[in-house]
Amino acid sequence: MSLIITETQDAIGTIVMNHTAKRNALSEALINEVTVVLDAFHEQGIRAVVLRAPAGTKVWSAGHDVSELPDKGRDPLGWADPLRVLIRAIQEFPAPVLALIEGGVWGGGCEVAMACDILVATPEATFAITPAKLGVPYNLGGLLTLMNMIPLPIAKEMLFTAQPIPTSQALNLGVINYIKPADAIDAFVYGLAAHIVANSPLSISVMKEQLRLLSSARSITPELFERMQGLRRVVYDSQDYEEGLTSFREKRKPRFQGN
Ligand code: YXS
Repeated sequence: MSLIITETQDAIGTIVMNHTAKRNALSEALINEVTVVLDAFHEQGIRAVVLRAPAGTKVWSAGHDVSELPDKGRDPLGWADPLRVLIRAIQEFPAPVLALIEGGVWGGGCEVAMACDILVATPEATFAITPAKLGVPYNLGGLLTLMNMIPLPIAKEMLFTAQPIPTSQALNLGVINYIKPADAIDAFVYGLAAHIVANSPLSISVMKEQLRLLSSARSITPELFERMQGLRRVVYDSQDYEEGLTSFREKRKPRFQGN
């Protein structure tokens, strides 16, 4: 049974993440379906994509599928990790991807939403970035996505507390473009998409790629890269990382010891 629902109309493609039983946890299976559809949309010349969950959902995405995070000793968010593959697929898709957000957005789900080009959320939506809750070491690309989207003090608050922030704060920070009520958000998002579709797809796809390249342009020395990787290894080699995954599986609060 498919984990997503897709539709195309007037050069606008829609992807509904529909694995509601697992709160749209970003499993390899769900991500594979999304990336296959993005490739098909590219073939079809789709000029705007809307990424959403079912209307009225309480959870847009619960983030990385925790059951697929590797045991300690292996980088849990390496280049080939499905979540990283999805982030790149959205960022490199040659047309704008609009996130239509209802419900809670958790962990890697925030990064997926923030990888989108335009974000519109209902007043009830929330955003929580949660590696600290699970003892997960965030990766360079993920931190860069957040740093490009969120002022550092707020990014630190979200990373260190792992607590959700409301859409009102996300709007104030410029993390999302609009807040629209649930009974108006569909028409508003598809109205934005219609404006995009009526403009030059070549101009838009080139500007999107230029902005992606410019926003990720950072001079990182080999020493800096190796230091970052070394710091991350301390975490994913730790007992705390193992405790984070075990506590999730056992549906209990983690007891982190700091080693
Ligand atoms: O017990 P069953 O089999 O019915 O499954 C439950 C949950 O285990 C499952 N589920 C997940 N499975 C894998 N990975 C997940 N992230 C995940 N989240 C949920 O879905 C079934 C229903 O979950 P339940 O009963 O908790 O639903 P709820 O409506 O009471 O609560 C919804 C949530 C989203 C508030 C709750 O499920 C939750 O807190 N989920 C975990 C959110 C989270 O911490 N995500 C971060 C994942 S790690 C990640 O994204 C990155 C690696 S990082 O941390 O670095 O950002």
